[in-house]
Amino acid sequence: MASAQVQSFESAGFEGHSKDFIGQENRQQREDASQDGQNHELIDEDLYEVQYKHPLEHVWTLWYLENDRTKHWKDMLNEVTQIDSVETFWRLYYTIKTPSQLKIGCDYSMFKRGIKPMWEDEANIKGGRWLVTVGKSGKLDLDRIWLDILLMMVGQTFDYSDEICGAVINIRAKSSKISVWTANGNSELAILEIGQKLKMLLHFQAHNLQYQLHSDAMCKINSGVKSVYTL
Ligand code: MGP
Repeated sequence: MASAQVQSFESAGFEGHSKDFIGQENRQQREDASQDGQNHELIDEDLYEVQYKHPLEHVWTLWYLENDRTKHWKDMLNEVTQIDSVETFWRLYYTIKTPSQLKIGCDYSMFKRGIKPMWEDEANIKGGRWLVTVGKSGKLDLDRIWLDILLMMVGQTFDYSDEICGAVINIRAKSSKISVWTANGNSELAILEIGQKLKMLLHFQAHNLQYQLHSDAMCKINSGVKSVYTL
């Protein structure tokens, strides 16, 4: 069971970065609470953290990427906070914007603690991703699919949950993308079990699921990345 000391959302090192992913209502409530000088929320939280937390099997990190053409891709990536319990998961979920509320060009990623959401991380480098693309007409599906995938990951739904590194949602003008990243591109059994479960539990009959290797994505030039498996 996870026992990590998790940073609070406010102290997650996000000072100086855009906080555009925080929902407006939540931001106002937080500002009001800190202005009245009596932080009731914090007092209750201390008690709650000690007595009622339900730890997750793994600690997860939420990352946020905001598109900025003046920056290199890696510099656009920001670590937001860590999630180690059912309670911190839902608290975060209701604090931040849903994917469909984000600006075009933004990404959320949620990865096991210690794994960066990039091809080059040693946990990802030999792996790949199950990818589903969601066109404009499916915009409302985005939030549901993203939440369901997060719940499947933190709930250890897969027989091969150890193979899961994390998930990414890319909000794009034409088609947005949601992907589940796995550790080994040659673990056929694990890849297919994860893909089939995604397809079945997320009711993806209308969507094609494609498995792509990160090594192919890294050396993509203009053409698309080939699919190793399709479901
Ligand atoms: P993207 O954000 O995954 O998809 O990659 P998008 O914006 O739909 O573009 P497309 O290329 O799929 O059509 C956009 C670009 O970000 C990539 O071409 C890379 O330049 C960079 N990039 C994305 N990822 C996931 C990585 C990564 O893991 N490592 C590095 N170095 N660059 C990446």
